[in-house]
Amino acid sequence: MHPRPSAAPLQRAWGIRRKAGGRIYLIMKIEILTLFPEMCEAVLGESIVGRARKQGLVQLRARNIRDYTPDKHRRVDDAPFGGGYGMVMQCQPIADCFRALCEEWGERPRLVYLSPQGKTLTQAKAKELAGLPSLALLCGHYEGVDERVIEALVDEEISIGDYVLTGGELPALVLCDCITRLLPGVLAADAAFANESHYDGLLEYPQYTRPAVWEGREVPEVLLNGNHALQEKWRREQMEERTRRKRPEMLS
Ligand code: 9WO
Repeated sequence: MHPRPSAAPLQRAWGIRRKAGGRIYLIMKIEILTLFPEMCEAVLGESIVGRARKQGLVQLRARNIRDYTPDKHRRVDDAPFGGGYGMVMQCQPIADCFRALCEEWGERPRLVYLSPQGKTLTQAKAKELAGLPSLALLCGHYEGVDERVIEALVDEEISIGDYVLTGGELPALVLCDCITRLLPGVLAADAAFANESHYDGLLEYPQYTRPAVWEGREVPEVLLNGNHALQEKWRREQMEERTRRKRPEMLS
């Protein structure tokens, strides 16, 4: 056995995070398998997701499927059998990309394929996925992915809505965003509370900030006179009224 040069590589491989006080945390790992890793990196580096990543609360990465083709022209696609328009992503680069990830992590993450044929993403599904130790997100491109690699490796297909895009990257990033904000420590404690069941299944109440009057429009009086109990009651009523008016199907 070779001695490890430092603790860092093992911590990264297993997503273990040590905090002051000697407590050990397991952090969730999410890897996007894509032909456009830079597109993913650009989004994952910003805002709350970027902050969570820098704080080590989640490990988010993009892996280039093209790095796993043996083809000297770096091709990852070919014409569809049976003819027709466009190109289909081949099995081998995708399978080798996923297997390399499994080997590096020493575990097999659940593999999700972002596709209009999947079940539509819900908050409940995001919560389920946020409870997993690791996740791999496969992004198709061109006219799709060879069906056999989906049969062989994909555990679940998820859609973010009934429309067609040019690739699975934006849906994968939507899923990363939705999961990351549910992970412990990512949001302030009070915002995390709003994720809990008490608020589930209702729309948000309306929010206001200074100034109290803007172009003649006033902030509701109840929010300006600091009776906290009354404000809570008003907000709850707003949530119910709005849900009934804007999204009645959410109540049934
Ligand atoms: C394009 C096309 C063109 C000619 C004949 C057949 C064809 N199929 C497709 C196609 O479905 N392209 C997909 C583009 C391949 C997989 C990635 N793409 C994708 C994912 N578009 N939209 C999504 C998606 C994923 C999750 N939620 C919503 C949309």
